Amino acid sequence: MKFAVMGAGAVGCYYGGMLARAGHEVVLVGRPAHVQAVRAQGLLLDTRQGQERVHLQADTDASAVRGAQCVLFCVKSTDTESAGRAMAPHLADDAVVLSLQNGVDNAERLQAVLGRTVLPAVVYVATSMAGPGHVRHHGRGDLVLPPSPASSGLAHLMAAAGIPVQISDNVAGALWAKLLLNCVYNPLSALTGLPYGAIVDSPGLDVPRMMDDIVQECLAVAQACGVTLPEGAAQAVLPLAASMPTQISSTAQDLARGRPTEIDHLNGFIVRQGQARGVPTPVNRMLHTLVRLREQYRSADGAAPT
Ligand code: KPL
Repeated sequence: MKFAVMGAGAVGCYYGGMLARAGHEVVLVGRPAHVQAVRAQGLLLDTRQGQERVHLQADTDASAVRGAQCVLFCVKSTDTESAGRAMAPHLADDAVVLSLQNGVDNAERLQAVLGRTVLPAVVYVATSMAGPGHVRHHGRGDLVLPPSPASSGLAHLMAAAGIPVQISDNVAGALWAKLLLNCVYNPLSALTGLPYGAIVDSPGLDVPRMMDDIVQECLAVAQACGVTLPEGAAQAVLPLAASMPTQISSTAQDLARGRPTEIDHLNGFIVRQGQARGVPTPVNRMLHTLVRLREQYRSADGAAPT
């Protein structure tokens, strides 16, 4: 099958690499340094099982999505509209578009730009870019998809490529369950610079209680929004750290690179929704504001704080 990955960051490279490794035709659309490295040496896929060089196509131009039967849309939530507009004229009429993004409203926002169905995928993967053309996998890699005519075929094909896929008829709830994790781990890892294992395993500190304060606010907002989370969503927050102990959140990775973070779409989203519905969210508000402060700080040479 021919896949295009729009937004070849850590998540896009991981899934693109896994599919190419299984024999599918894959083109990555990403930044110039990265594209150059992938064209020259292939993508270095670094997993716990070892390192592998995967050969696939790479391009900086969104027109490279042309001819793809399935597009994995992996750009940051801040870039959904602009990246959607860039690829829209090149999409095949029958291409299946999946949004593999954090946040709960990206598929809807992309759908509005493209004027066609976009399937929201819930992504559970710990990855980072170790350098241009080099993606590191720290744990998991499973997806949740909504039922659709394309979903079961894709789920089989992905499972054969080492990507476990669950099909859920409550994908909206599943996106919110993922949002709980993001609202907890993304700012805490970004503000402390710590991986998840070290955050949770902090003797003498009641980190689980602080995490629960964040979660309870998110649950109150979800309820006010009329969303039903899957059973056990809140209980799944603490154990995530054990499944990816060495992972630094994507927000921490963005801050370290001096890039805009997705925090407005994570804790910031909870704060806005809470405000609109009269639900207080003081803990999420503080985390959102602290990350925004870190994001806004740039030293004289433009570098991000260390
Ligand atoms: O989605 C993530 C992120 O960092 O943005 C998690 C699942 C928390 C993994 O790091």
